Amino acid sequence: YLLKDNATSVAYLIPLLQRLKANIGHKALVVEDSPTIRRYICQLLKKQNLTVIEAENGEQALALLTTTDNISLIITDNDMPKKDGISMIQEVRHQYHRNDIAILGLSASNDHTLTAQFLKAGANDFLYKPFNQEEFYCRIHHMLNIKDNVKQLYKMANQDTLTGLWNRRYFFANIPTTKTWKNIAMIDIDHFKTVNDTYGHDGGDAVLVTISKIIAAHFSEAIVARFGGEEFCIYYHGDPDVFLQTLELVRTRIETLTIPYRKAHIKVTISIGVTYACNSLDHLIKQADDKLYLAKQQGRNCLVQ
Ligand code: GH3
Ligand code: MG
Ligand code: MG
Ligand code: MG
Ligand code: MG
Repeated sequence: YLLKDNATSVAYLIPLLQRLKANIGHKALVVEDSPTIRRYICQLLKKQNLTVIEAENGEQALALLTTTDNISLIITDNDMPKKDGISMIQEVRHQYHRNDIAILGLSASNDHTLTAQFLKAGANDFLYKPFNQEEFYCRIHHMLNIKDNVKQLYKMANQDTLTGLWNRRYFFANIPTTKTWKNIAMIDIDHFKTVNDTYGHDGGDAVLVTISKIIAAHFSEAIVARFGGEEFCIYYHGDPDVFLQTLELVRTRIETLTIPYRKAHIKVTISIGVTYACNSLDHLIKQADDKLYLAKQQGRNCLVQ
């Protein structure tokens, strides 16, 4: 197909191959009441390495969405019994953002306002039937590329590259600012400078990765962020006693741990400052930071609340 198509330039070929590879494992939902057209669209999508599921109308599509994970793409007709494409899209958009599920609308109608109607309802793109096969592919690639790029940018903007933890930006953007009780902990690795001086920066990085994994594993229901160098902040919206117990558990786990690095076994400890109050986030972080400072003064490897 690639070689037969004289519209395919070399500049298009490489991104196309990347796209075909990226499509593996992605699911497309085809919503179309005409069995012939549905079969044709499914065939086109399968050629693009997409896994395809089918619905005969908007109602069936919405039901499938609730029971199927990882749908990346919806291709939908408009005129269908039970629920039309535009109404279906409006409902999908209550739950899924255009960067989570990309939607391409299709219609054989000669109503020229349909493009705008589909786009306003939340479709990422629209095509009139019958469509040119190459145009169909180009538009799908374009939608999926944008979706993937946004996902990657989101990751880059919100996650710490070394540890995979959330970053400061994500932390402040995702914690309720309303007056509600909050558990905040500030964690700092003790004498981390010595780790770097003894084992080199790579050794320090290995420690940061391991410590981050341990903290994250114990706080799956909290927001764990790397605030700076070897400093972590945790927001937990639950029982303060559970929070304290879990922090103590993390502290003792790290205390008894040896981190293998090249031929060495690195040992570190952490100090923790904790606060629980109904206050502004900035104030709570300042409080936790002050407690952390006390923990350092009290000899490190301890928790101060
Ligand atoms: P304290 O017990 O008082 O916290 O002592 P410390 O040595 O841990 O404190 P300090 O803040 O002086 O040192 C933190 C060090 O962390 C200094 C900096 O070079 C190092 N650091 C910051 N970011 C990174 C990183 O991404 N990787 C590595 N390997 N080191 C880092
Ligand atoms: Mg139809
Ligand atoms: Mg310090
Ligand atoms: Mg430190
Ligand atoms: Mg520090």
